[in-house]
Amino acid sequence: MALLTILEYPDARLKRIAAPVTEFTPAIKKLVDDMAHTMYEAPGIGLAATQVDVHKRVIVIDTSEAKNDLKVFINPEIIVADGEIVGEEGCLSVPEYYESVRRAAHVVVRAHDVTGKSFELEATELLAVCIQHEMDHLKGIVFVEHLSQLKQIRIKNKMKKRHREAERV
Ligand code: GNR
Ligand code: NI
Repeated sequence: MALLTILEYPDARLKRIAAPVTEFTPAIKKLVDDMAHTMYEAPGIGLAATQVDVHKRVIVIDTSEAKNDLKVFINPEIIVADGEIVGEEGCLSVPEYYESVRRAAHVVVRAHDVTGKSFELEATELLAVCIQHEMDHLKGIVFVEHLSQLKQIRIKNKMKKRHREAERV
């Protein structure tokens, strides 16, 4: 399994819109395996293909405590979204930054698994938040874009500093 490189905000490639998967090939299976490995290694509770510069509608999520409940969503669609939840979010593409974001409290998502089989999943709490966060990535949206312009400028400056410092070593 390969460890993939995670793009960091404000990389322009994070703005790309992911295309639907049309064939459930061994290459898609490998992408899912590599994404799961990369997510667990990071560590994170979710990862969208966009973050590893693959612009396909593929998401992996594991919000379990034991990290033994991998969920794979290919071509996900939210078919029900209601209620409101505000929770602190972080993103592997915006390291060391956490901020509250408002999301739907309850979602029903329809997607395909890695074999191409269609399924529906109902989610609340952290899983619902994570699904919405990952589906934003597939649309080219990073969670900080839900925050004020002032916060976005501050985050960009912080990330610039981080990238400058990474260059020096
Ligand atoms: O690891 C992650 N934690 C997290 C916490 C609260 C809300 C969303 C997330 S997703 C994030 C991993 C990531 O960046 N996925 O795109
Ligand atoms: Ni993210």
